[in-house]
Amino acid sequence: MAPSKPIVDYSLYLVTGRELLPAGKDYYESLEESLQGGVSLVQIREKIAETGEFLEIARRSKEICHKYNVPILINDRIDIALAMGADGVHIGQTDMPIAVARSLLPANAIIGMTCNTPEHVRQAVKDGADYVGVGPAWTTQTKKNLNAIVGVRGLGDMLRELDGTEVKAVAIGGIKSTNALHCLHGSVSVTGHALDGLAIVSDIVGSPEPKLAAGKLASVVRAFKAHS
Ligand code: TZP
Ligand code: MG
Repeated sequence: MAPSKPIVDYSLYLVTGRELLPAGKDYYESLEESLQGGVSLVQIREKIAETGEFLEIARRSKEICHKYNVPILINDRIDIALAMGADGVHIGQTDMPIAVARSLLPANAIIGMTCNTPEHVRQAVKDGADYVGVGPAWTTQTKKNLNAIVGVRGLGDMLRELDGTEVKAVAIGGIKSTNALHCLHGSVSVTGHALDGLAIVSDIVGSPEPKLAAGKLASVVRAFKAHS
């Protein structure tokens, strides 16, 4: 029998970005502090390192995440995910198709896909994604070649496609503790389908106190979930 999927809490999804660390802040220390603050899922998004260094970063990051029982996903690189035994991968619209990734990875791997339109979401559902990352909610300096900003209305339009499915959704792009509640409330108000969590880079990685930053975001998501 195939191993069952791990239970994933999508509430506070940290996407790493080493280039955004404050001067002098150690990447692993920042990761561990963010987990202590309440990060519930981690994606290693590595845009600087070559393959060997990426693998080493992913391995060490996995040890830290698993110490806190938090799953670790790898952005784009199925080979790295396989080599270090990640819990899954996150795939962009122009990366490897979900079906191919699924055929290469263990049966219980978590696979997520970036979506910018309702059509993207519909296709990701058909292709068997476990979750979709919907956005960009707002503008951000973190990602180069950012797609068109969708706002809370656009997030809601994408969430509608998940009605009647088990596929989870996180929003991404410009989300901070100051607009997190607006993101959660605004998007659910469009069609009544709520986000499962928020994906964050700079508001956590860019903070000199990632435990505090993650804690603020986690409490917003918790409060939203408690009242919906
Ligand atoms: N995909 C869409 S926006 C984005 C990614 C990876 C970056 C989000 O970063 P931030 O700093 O949380 O706005
Ligand atoms: Mg990609």
